[in-house]
Amino acid sequence: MDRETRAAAERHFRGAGSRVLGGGPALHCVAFIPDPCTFSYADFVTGFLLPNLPCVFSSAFTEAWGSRRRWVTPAGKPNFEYLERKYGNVVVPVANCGVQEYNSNPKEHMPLQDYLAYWQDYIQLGGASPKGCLYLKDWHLCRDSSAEDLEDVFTLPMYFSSDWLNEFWDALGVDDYRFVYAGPRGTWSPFHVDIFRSYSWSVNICGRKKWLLFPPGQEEALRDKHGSLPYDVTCPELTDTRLYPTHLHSSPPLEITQEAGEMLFVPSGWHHQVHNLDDTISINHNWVNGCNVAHMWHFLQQELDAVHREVSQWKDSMPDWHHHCQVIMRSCSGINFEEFYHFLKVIAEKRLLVLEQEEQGTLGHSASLGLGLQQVVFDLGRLTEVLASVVTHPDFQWVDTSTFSPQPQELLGQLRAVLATTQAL
Ligand SMILES: O=C(O)CCC(=O)C(=O)O
Ligand SMILES: [Fe+2]
Repeated sequence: MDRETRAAAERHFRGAGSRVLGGGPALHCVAFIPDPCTFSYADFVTGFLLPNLPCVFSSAFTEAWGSRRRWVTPAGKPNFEYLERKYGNVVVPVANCGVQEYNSNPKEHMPLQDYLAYWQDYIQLGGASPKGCLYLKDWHLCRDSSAEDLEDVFTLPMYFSSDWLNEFWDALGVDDYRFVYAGPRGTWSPFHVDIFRSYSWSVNICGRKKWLLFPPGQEEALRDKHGSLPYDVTCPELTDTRLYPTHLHSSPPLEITQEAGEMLFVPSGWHHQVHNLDDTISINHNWVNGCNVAHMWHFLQQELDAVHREVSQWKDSMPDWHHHCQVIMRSCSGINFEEFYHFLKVIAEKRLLVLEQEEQGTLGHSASLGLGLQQVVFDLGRLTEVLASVVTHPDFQWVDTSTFSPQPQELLGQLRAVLATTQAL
């Protein structure tokens, strides 16, 4: 990030105040970025990340990826033989697209070689497999493979390199949000919004996807009479006004056909549904950074409010009611206030360390997190703003912080002090 982009981003958030996601106009087309040579990180930040708009990058951006050569046959089909040889024994999660379980699909686990055998049979049977329509989803290829097996599968595009979510999990060494999706024509992902209101990026290694994207807030008109969101936004029932009373007021989605090799940026809080138009393999990451961390925090507060409403009748009779609400929130949304604080703390401390090393003149390139100093300063500003909101939130006062080190207020004070010294940088 350069100084000018940092200034533009800081201005954007100063103007944002407590503005949250939503209310954007419907878009009719998506921006297409043809040429890596003429599209800078600053262009991405100001054109797409800050305004929270999707864009498609041409296949030229992923031309050098090893997966685009080795995972694909010259005819552009999945290279089943290579994938089986390389990763056949890896156990992968597989969803059954034909079975609805709430607003998702039931998943099972199987060795990749079994899934690939199923897939080839499915093609031969023209889609009429007795096993149904199975979709390999959320395979943690990076987490579950050796460095050697990853070879040069992909290179993280610099546009997506400020990624606190994966940085956090890498620091803890237990998990990540880096996935591979693979499935025959006809496999699909039901209507959803990404975890924690994260961004996602998606590259088709082979095949094509049709995306139906709804700007934040537009999903509200798609709720049924009970307030639930649909499983499939293309199903004919949506036009039944008795079931979906506000559907008439909804805008059509932004429809994008993502070709082989192309890379799609999915902004924060955009609901979407995705259909594989061919036999398709994709690499998809979820990510959060200084530009959408406030969306994540807002989402967490909404989730807690929803839990409060659900269990309000026990508030006066249950001694640990607030604690239980946090436990429920964690099981429903994957994170609670304590873990969110910990996430901010880990990311903040890494940036404080970079600045300290910079001051001492001991900063090596690897230690700068590969982000550059301006990005570090921008991140600290965002962390400070969100942390200030967390530590003053009434429900955070119920969290037992006695074992936290540093204490939340102490960390906030430290961030503010450092930030005051960085403005001239
Ligand atoms: O490709 C798919 O089926 C779903 C991908 C998705 O939802 C995402 O990348 O956010
Ligand atoms: Fe998604």
